[in-house]
Amino acid sequence: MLSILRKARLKDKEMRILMLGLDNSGKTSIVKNIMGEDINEVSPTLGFIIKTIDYDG
Ligand SMILES: Nc1nc2c(ncn2[C@@H]2O[C@H](COP(=O)(O)OP(=O)(O)OP(=O)(O)O)[C@@H](O)[C@H]2O)c(=O)[nH]1
Ligand SMILES: [Mg+2]
Repeated sequence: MLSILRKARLKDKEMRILMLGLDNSGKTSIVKNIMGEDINEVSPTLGFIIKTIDYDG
């Protein structure tokens, strides 16, 4: 019971963000920057990227 409640609370804080934009407009650069990755070597994305970001716990 407790674990169900805990999971429900966790879900409340979960968000799904869909990021769209024109080709070569800098979407991957923004995501990589947020993830703290090196943005000096981005290549065109084939298909799509799914990332999980932990923010403030
Ligand atoms: N001058 C400038 N160049 C940028 C900026 N953001 C990204 N770029 C450059 O624009 C190019 C494309 O960036 P990406 O992050 O690959 O763009 P994208 O939208 O993910 O591209 P696709 O995955 O091909 O759709 C790269 O060469 C980046 O270095 C910016 O704010 N200013
Ligand atoms: Mg991309």
